[in-house]
Amino acid sequence: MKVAPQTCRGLTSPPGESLRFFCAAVMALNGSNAMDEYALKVLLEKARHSIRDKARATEIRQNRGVEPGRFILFHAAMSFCSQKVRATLAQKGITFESNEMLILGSRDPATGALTPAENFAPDYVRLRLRGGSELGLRLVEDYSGLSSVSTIGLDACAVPTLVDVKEGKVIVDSIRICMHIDQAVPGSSPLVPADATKLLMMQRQLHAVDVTPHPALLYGFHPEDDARPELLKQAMVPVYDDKVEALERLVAENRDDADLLRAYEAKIAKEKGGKAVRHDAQFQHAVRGRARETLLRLAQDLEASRTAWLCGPEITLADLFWAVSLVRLTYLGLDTLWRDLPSVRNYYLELVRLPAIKQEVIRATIESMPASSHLAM
Ligand SMILES: N[C@@H](CCC(=O)N[C@@H](CS)C(=O)NCC(=O)O)C(=O)O
Repeated sequence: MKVAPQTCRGLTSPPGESLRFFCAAVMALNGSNAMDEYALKVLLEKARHSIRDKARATEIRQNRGVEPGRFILFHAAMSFCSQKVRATLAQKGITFESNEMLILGSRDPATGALTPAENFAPDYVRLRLRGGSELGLRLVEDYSGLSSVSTIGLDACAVPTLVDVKEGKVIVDSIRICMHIDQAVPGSSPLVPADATKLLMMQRQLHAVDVTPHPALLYGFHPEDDARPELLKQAMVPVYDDKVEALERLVAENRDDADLLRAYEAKIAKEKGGKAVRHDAQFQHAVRGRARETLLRLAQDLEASRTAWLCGPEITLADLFWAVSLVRLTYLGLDTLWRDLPSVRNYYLELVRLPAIKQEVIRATIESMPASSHLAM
């Protein structure tokens, strides 16, 4: 395993000198692998401390599952990309360490003081940057309403992030994470088809979900037809200003760390872009149109498929990802987008029966987001 340059750079910040000296000594004695392993442990331990409430950190979930001790997940209950990963882990019965983050800032009602989202914390962002740089991903600055890493680049201040302790890897991007989990634990209910044609079909579906403009649908105010829960709408009013305020404070506090600065500045640009279009009627119509087109293609694919699931007789990641996407749309009151598409309606009814979807997507949404009259257990 190669030592990533930012691993060494990270060591110039706390714990600083003694750790640098220790790593240099380990490197001299054992070669770079030991240093990398140790540096990853340090990064991880510090990232865990980004979570303010210790009850949400290092919780072992599915503890009767396979591969205990191997996977560490940083995620959020309400995050639809985290839901894809948790549904995959649940479907495969894999034990993991959960580090659950609050991805929205909050204000003290008395003083108005802002507590930033935990996913902005420097040590968590450092961990995520390491995952991004291993893949050579560029940072996203432009707001598109999407969160697809392969299309727009990496948001270094987002969830989910997975650490595979056995392979010493930090993995970002829910598609890459879920593909990695499936190949790392092939024995338990494979979710990626071995057959090349089916694999291509599945990848096309993962991409379709990935480029559905979910962030824009969650944060944006549709001019005529905004069926989102009232409390959610209210929560979305200050959200961009709060993010930018928190990030600007982090920029001021971390001027000596060039990697962090780049990550925060890119994120500020992206969030300002989101604020600029959240009430833009043309943008909101385009986003809705794009979601509808994706669903029309899904309907065609479901009608063409003669098998129990979308890409064959066995369930695949495509089905789990679609489940997350359709549950989120339902929560937002956007099941109207497929009300006239019986194949999608029936598919949704099958998907919401899966225990992994019930637990990690529906229940997690209901418990972590403002109540929605559109979604029930
Ligand atoms: N497609 C990306 C999505 C990353 C992303 O945008 N995550 C959202 C939650 S689904 C997030 O962390 N939002 C909080 C924020 O951007 O401040 C992935 O799978 O990693």
